[in-house]
Amino acid sequence: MTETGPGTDVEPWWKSAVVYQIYPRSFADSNGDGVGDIRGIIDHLDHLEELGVDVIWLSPVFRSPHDDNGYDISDYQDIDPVFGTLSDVDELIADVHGRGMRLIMDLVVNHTSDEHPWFVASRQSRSVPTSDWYIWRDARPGTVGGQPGAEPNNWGSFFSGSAWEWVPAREQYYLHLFSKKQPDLNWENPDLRAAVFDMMSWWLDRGVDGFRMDVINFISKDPSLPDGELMSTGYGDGTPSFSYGPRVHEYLAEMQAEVFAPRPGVYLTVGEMPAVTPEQALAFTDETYGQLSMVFQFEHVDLDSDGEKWAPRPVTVLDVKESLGRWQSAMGSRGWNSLYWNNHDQPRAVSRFGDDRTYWYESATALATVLHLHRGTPYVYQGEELGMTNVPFDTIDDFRDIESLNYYDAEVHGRGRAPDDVLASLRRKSRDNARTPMQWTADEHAGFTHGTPWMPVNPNARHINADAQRHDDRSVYAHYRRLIALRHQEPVVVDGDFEMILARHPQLYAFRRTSPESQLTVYANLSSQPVTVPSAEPGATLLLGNYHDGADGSDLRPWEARVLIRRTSST
Ligand code: TEU
Repeated sequence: MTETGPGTDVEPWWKSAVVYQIYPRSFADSNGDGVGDIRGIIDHLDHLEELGVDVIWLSPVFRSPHDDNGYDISDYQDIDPVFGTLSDVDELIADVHGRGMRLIMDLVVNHTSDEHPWFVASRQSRSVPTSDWYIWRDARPGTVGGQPGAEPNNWGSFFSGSAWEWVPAREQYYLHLFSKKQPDLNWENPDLRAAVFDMMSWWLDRGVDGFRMDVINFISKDPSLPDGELMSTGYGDGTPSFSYGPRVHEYLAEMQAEVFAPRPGVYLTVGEMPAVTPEQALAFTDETYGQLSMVFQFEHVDLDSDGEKWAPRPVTVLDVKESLGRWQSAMGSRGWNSLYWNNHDQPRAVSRFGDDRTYWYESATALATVLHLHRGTPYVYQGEELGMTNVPFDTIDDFRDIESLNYYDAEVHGRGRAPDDVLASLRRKSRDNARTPMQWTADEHAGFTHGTPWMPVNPNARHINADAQRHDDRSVYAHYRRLIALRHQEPVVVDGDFEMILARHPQLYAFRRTSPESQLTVYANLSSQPVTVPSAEPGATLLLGNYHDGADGSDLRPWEARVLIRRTSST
């Protein structure tokens, strides 16, 4: 019998894969209600097949009140009507498989919606079967429950305010690390774990090829739930008590044993892990004893924050190289990295790390070249392959995201900060930068919907869109296609060792990938000033570049990237 999962003799296909993330709400609307849906995805599979991606990661499409756009699930085994039906998903899976691609679902099991029947019962009484499936605590001794300061500890929620909500019926608080409509599940309870594992198996039986696991490192909390260090918001930072909790490896090992191990086949499991360190990530992904294929770490996307998400910090090329380079060494040949610049929670990379005006094409393609040729599995977030940018948000009414709206409210109304100041923070870091509709055409609403889109389209859709790029050999899209093809054609992209070169150079991002057959050298000028490459590469030929005049020589123009190959054997 074939065995499954990391740590066995079956080749992990996800090492040579490129994953494309779909945020269904904003991808394609087939029925004109202004919200993207599953049929819209089915209608656009050609786009993904042509791009050459191997796997689709579908952000949540389950039943949900949409307090956090589907990351608040009220039924894990049904599809929200706004997105379609279970049979639409079956059709999507079949169509994706028919095209030789795979599909992974989003597993959001650190919390449910407060409208999930488990919680609806749990909040009513202490004597129902799911009473202990959430994290309930009494008020602080000597205080009156429900009054300010009576919360069991000082933790703030990631979405502003306290992480605790008082429920009079139980005379207790429940913990919610995110919105108060997202109560945290109590993984200490074995019945809850069994229910989650059953649900996962049900989806695998339906044909999905793995899971992206939402904040999966948060599932184990230090049961004493101690106060955290005070943050600028006035709340405590609970992260040290749950970012690498005492039982997290045990829970994931149990999941591996219960869900994946009994099946023939290899699955992609990627754990989203805010605050994870390289050493911890290696422990999760080590090929002999790790429990997951790979994790999403946050270090490089937090470089432009000064401790707290909204506090700005300038980021340099050296910072990015130092961070990503350290992750490459830490995973080495035993662990495995995920590689991403973008997702539905992050501002657009070309605006953030590139130059979305003068060198828009050059910087979008240079950043892609660097990322895709690191060792690990690259992720492309919808629209990234078109160079979609941040959004010129005008007023708070342009925003939809609960994190952004709550932050604005807390800062402006709670702390009296100037609205323009808070808007400036939101324009820079809001998740809504990534959530405007996918730009398919230059038509009204970018071809996303024939109704009114749930969120306004970026005005630059008139010139940045799939229609304009798909048949243009010099487009961002064409460059992504070539990068993805390179991974499938050149084994060194998948297997090669990684070595940073010119590590102290302030503009150049340069590295080598080496395997017995060949050596790849990547030079990227991550700046708007020309730069001279100090070392020659004898015997190497240009495999890919983002300028189209076949230039050689040692000068790299603004945001120019070159990939050179030297074959070391006759194969
Ligand atoms: O995100 C987890 C997370 O910690 C952050 O990336 C979060 O988006 C926020 O910006 C912190 O400041 C995951 C999902 O990706 C996100 O969309 C959900 O809102 C969140 O979990 C809760 O499910």
